[in-house]
Amino acid sequence: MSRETLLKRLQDRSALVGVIGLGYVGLPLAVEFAEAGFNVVGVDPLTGKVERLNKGESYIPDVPTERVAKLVEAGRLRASTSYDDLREADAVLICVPTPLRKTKDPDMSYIYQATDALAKVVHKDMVIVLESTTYPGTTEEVIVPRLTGDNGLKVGEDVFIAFSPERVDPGNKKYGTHNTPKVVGGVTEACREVVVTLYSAAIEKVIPVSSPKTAEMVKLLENTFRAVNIGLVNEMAIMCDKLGVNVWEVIEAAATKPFGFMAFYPGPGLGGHCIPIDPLYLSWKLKALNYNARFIELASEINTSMPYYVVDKIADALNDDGKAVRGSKVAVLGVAYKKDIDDVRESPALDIIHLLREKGAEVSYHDPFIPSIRLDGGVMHSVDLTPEWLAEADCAVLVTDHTAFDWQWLLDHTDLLVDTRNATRGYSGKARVVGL
Ligand code: SAJ
Repeated sequence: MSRETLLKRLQDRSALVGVIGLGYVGLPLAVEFAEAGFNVVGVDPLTGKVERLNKGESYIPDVPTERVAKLVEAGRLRASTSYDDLREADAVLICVPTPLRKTKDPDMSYIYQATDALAKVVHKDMVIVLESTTYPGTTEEVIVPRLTGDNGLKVGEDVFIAFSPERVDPGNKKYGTHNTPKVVGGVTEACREVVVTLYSAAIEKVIPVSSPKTAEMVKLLENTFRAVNIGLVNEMAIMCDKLGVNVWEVIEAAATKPFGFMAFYPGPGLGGHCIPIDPLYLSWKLKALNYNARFIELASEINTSMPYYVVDKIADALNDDGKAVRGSKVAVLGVAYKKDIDDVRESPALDIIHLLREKGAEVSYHDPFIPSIRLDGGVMHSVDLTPEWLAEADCAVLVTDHTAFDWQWLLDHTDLLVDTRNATRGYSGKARVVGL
């Protein structure tokens, strides 16, 4: 086959598209390409996901099962645990996790494992795109050598390699994979042409940039922008508290400025597997270049201090009722890392519960999306949201402002509520409400 043939197969959608990693990024992407008319094979090491997908079931809330079922039935979409199923693939999209190690430096193990397995089936006229958020330089320093090092394949002639950052916002009803502009950076001009053709077949708007490193940096700017602004507004909350000013009113009024301002909101801390983590990939890379990314470090410091700040608020509120934290019953409302989703990764609620227990409080939680959590070597189960459960609590804490919560009902059924999201603004009931 030649590059021209590959381009033709991408244009007429006769190409076979492979997706490695069928999580909150990979599954929506696989569905998007299948709905665009391609045959898609997803590869994931977790047999549970593979079995459910092959039964036509979705396990990602943002992807309705009906969409998956239709594609599986039509033979457009299938999943496997074996990389052998990628032997015939013309395009492969790598969507594996890029977490941090305990030492807060990048854990590249998933990228290494996926790339080394792919290297065993890579062939001439294949296009490979890394979508996982990573430090600038990964595509050219890690992916290219591992895919072309000892098989004589040349990037830009035999294989076409690029970086294209995922931009999934879990729970976002307005923007999904199809209508979120896709930034792409090819290793060579020929790679760029192939990868633009690939994504243009399934995604509304494709934005080519000059290199993979540029595309890697675009993603890190996007998420560092959020982490730093959330850190700023969390510090604003601390300063307003000391000044006796309502930070939420300040932000609401500042947001009336029709230009040059973008509202962010304080909270119990920074959760999710992206915003707290991605900027540290950038600061880690710069440390190797003897540069200290001060905004990133400071934002991370402030954001990770918020769970401690919330626990201090709870302790002070109990103290005002003449109670110690030790022996008090605390009811936590919401543990997901943000509202209306079922993900607890890096959720500040886990830190808040851990810290309260360390101080001797008896903690239980209710979250309509999270039936159970693993914490401190044990398992906690979500309790039913009943008047009795709230009445028993010495303090209730709102950590995740799920839309399903009835704020008036909550205020009428508890005596003390620490509201870390300003969700009960405009409501009043018997509860004494303490904000951030
Ligand atoms: N948060 C605040 N204050 C804010 C906004 C968010 O405390 O003003 C907290 C949230 O509660 C959450 C964390 O920050 O714990 C992250 O929230 P997020 O809204 O950034 O949501 P993520 O991490 O699920 O998704 C983000 C995407 N979200 C948005 O752009 C709104 C986007 O930044 C990335 O596409 C995505 O991460 C990713 O995968 O990188």
